[in-house]
Amino acid sequence: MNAPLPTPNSPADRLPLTVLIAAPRGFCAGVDRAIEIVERALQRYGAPVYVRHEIVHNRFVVESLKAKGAIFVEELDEVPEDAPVVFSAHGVPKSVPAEATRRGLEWLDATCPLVSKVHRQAERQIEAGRHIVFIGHVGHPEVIGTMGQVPAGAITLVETVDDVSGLEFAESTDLAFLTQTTLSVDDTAEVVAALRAKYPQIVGPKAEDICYATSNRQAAVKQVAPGSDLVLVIGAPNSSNSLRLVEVAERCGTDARLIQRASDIDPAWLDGVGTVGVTAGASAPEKLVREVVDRLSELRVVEEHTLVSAEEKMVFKLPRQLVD
Ligand code: 0CJ
Ligand code: F3S
Repeated sequence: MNAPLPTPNSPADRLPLTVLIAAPRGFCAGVDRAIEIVERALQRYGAPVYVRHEIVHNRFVVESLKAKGAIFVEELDEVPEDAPVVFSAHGVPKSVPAEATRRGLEWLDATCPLVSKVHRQAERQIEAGRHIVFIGHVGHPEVIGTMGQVPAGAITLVETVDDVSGLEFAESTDLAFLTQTTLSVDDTAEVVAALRAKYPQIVGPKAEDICYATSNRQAAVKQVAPGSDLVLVIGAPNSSNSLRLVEVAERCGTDARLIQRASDIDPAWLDGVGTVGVTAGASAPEKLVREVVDRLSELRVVEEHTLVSAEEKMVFKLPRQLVD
């Protein structure tokens, strides 16, 4: 007599699955600081505290702050006269704090200090008489914020090597380049190389302005992806740094999927898969990583390993108004 066939989800189906967890992953120092600014503002001023734009691009972070009394809006004109307002980690054009001050609003700036550093560089380059070529993604709030540090027409946005080919500055133009903080390290190196080849006089930062957290998370994915059959990146579809992690994994030749949380995992994705890499963008809470590993453990017998490619110890100071 034939042995009975295993029923779906019986122990015989629960083949071992190796889960490689990337480190560093998840919250960076700028995200920790931005969330703490909203939390401290709620304690100091009481609810509601308004936040202009998602404080970071993650709906779980946004929902948990909403539950504590934060109100999220896209523009300053949605903020009533007597309420405090926090600007998101991505930064804002100069016109935003100027307008908040003009209206007499109590405002707090949660712009990541590494984004603010790029803002100051933009001002300096304009003062030095240079036109800025800014490498970034069209429409992203950080790009709008950085471009809004200098007069319109003083900065030109490029996204790709092709965009560089299309630039028509005269050979002698004084130029500087700056970059968004959450770009692909590899793509940006190519765009910078194209700029330097076309305009040898262009000045720029020693390393591009891509932040430590973005580069570390990309390097960590490069450690995990080659040995994985699938990489799961936890992050939001509007999170630039999270999207870049998916691309990095794919360029290692590994299938990769952006998921917001464990329930997004389709069990069919695991068919024929022996090793899954897991990472999280800089705006994704660690509890979502746990949730994902727990879900994988329901589907298969999981053996979990963390691959550490760097240690992070960065901490940023809070704005003066919030320090007792
Ligand atoms: O732009 C930043 C200062 C990064 C903030 C943290 O990440 P996230 O996902 O909110 O923002 P990006 O879309 O810029 O990655
Ligand atoms: Fe800042 Fe980089 Fe995080 S710019 S908010 S440290 S992703």
